[in-house]
Amino acid sequence: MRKRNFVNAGGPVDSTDDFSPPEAFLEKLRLCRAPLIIAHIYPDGDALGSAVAMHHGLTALGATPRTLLTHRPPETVGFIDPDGVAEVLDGEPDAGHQDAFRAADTVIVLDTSEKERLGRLLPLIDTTALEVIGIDHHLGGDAAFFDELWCVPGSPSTGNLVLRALEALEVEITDRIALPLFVAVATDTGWFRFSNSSQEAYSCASKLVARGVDPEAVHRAIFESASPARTRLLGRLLADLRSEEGGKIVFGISRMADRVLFDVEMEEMDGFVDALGQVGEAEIVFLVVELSPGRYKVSLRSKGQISIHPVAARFGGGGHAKAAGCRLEGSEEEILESLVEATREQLAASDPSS
Ligand SMILES: [Mn+2]
Repeated sequence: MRKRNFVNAGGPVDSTDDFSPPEAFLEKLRLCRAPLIIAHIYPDGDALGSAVAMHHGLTALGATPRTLLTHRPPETVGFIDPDGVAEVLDGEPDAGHQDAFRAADTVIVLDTSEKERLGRLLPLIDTTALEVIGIDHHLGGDAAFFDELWCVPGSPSTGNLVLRALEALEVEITDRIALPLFVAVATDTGWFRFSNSSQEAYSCASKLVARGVDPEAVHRAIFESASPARTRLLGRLLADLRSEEGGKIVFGISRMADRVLFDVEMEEMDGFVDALGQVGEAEIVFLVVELSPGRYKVSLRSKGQISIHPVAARFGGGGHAKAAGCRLEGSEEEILESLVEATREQLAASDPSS
């Protein structure tokens, strides 16, 4: 029987001191006048929220930022950018985007420190003479790529780090900043329930609620606003759920044909992988999404003590100990087989009785 621990062994997992922004980093933020703010490909709530909050925060300090995303963020979090400060690149960067780089004095990368996660913007950033700084909380990034990188892998999200930076810069946390930051922390912690929901997450949330954020309204907007079509597609995924190792490994596959049949966009599938984790015995959960014929996006989650980061890393991906992802090419059968084998090995490696 699986033992459940309701108290973190060893007491609080984070000390507030670990989250103080480095002075050298703050200095760069203080000095920039025309920052170009970017985040990772397929931005999530944390990427968008961090970027929008940073945009408003630096504007309050007198800078003229520009925020550029490689892809459209999930529709469910679009409400955190009512002014539309985040511009979305539609296809390859054009002359306008090259001008944006020429006009900027600093590039600020949020919620990733991996070059590959910059997508179509990488060639522009790779060749720029501008200072590149970043705030992140992922494992194993390309630190050498940055002039100044503030990466805290133990941080629940990038959003709470942005809050800490803005506080240190004495920026007033208005509702245009508080709401996106709350969404950043809330989404990256699975609404304050994943293992990264540390004291830092709750303390950040507490400050933002004090600034007027209404958690019930935010929860409804993100998690209770699905279309009937998306809910049916999720039903299809759950109905075809598969399991291995007595239910310890649970996984599902979502095919292009299903999205077409149910008329659902990729962006609407946020949270599908977590729904698979409802199975009680599940320790490792993964979702395979067919992007195009032979190309798949894999999201991995761990519900227990097992780190699934090595599994993602083995296939060229990355992320965190409890939430990671990778991309694979091949036939559906091959991909599922190699993922089941890799997760099975990871399960065995972390089982002390084997
Ligand atoms: Mn994040």
